Amino acid sequence: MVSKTTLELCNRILADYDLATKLTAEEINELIERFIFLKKGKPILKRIKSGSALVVGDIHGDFDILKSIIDGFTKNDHINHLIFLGDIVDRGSQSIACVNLLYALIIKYPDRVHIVRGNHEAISVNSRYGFLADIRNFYDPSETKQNTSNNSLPELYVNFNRSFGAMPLALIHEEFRYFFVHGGIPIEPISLKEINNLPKADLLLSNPTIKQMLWNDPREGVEKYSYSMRGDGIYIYGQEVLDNFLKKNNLKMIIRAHEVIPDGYIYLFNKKLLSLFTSEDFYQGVSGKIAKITDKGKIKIFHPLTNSY
Ligand SMILES: [Mn+2]
Repeated sequence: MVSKTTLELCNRILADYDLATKLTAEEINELIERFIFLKKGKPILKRIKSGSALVVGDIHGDFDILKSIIDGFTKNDHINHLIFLGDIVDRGSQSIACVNLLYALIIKYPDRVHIVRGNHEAISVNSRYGFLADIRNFYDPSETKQNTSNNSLPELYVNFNRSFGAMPLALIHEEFRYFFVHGGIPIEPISLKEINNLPKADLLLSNPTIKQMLWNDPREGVEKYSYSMRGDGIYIYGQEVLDNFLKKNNLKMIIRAHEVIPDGYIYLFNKKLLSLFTSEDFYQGVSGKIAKITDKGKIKIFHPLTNSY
């Protein structure tokens, strides 16, 4: 059960999204603890049985885009699920407000709103690309983004990262056999059962398979896999790795995010993979997109600010 005060806070935020920019540390902690409570002990591979869905790529602190998507979702009853592919924080200007609003929505609709963890939902990344600086600034607005001399980690930052560790790693739509993940698939063949047995709350991404699922990128023309410029233990997967994974697990398609795409989306490998990017805040010249999966499993791509929900 959600406590009355937490649910009331969520209702207030969902009635006035901008309230998510003005919460106290105490209120934010309330959302964080409720989110962790909801996700604790739940499978790292989340399953939804059926229904239509909106799918959202990287948000990266783009509060305006996030608000328009949530508006589209809550005002269109025919959409059953809303799926976020991770990377909510960093880069853009309003990371904290984005997580606050998203957590309020997930607490309100835990069976309809889903998030899989992105590589920016990890301390190794979000300590460097904006989120930690945003939180220092939340506590003390005189702190600048350049000031990194303070070594102690603020309480809210630690708590947010605990909640990121509670997120599932991947999601599967059982009827349509679509697989949702932030980066992609590991280069070694892996079953859904093995994914489900991966350790949750791996805050430092010490598990190599988890790291790959958050970080790997697909590339046509690569047969099996190649090494990635992104860093050690990260790979680029090609046709064969993709086909093996889909076949082994009786899946039709992978829907992932993680790469900046000027048009906001791209299909690869004969439409066996869809890559989405949604944020526009930090990225000049990018037209962010989201995908709508109809109740028949058809996919439509559109800009979040258009009326195509
Ligand atoms: Mn990413």
